[in-house]
Amino acid sequence: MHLLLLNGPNLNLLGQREPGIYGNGTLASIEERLRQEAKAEGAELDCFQSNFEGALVERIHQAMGLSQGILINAGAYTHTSIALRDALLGVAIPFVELHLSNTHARENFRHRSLLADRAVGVVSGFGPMSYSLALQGLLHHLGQF
Ligand code: CA2
Repeated sequence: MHLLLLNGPNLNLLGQREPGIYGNGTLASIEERLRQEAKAEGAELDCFQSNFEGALVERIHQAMGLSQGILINAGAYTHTSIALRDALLGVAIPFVELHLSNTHARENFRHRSLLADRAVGVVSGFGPMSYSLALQGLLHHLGQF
């Protein structure tokens, strides 16, 4: 079982700014913990973060024929990117959308997702634990949990 974790723009700043909204943990610490959680369930997890939409699109393309599932925190691209939506639908790999914050408790423009209606599920608002919950949901969907 091979899975891919994607993080979008500005998530590389985790642990450095806005701890009130996004917590104290760094992205590296979240990725490491999730790799271990995936491994404990018999899955290998690759992690990729980019601030560039096209780089995320290309990483999704590369997952074709390799990854059975994708976890994605697309950051602000969640609310704007038809390109990411098309890429995810194009490779037809099941994906879970996740967010650290509860996007529905924030500004109106964060309430819309261009990914959610095609996701296996959405996890939002649990801080770093959103990643673990999303992993569990994805593994369950794939029959591995
Ligand atoms: O809550 C989430 O996970 C978001 O995907 C985070 C995005 C935001 O645009 C989405 O609406 C919700 C923003 C990520 C910014 O990350 C930062 C982390 C630390 C300091 C500053 C920004």
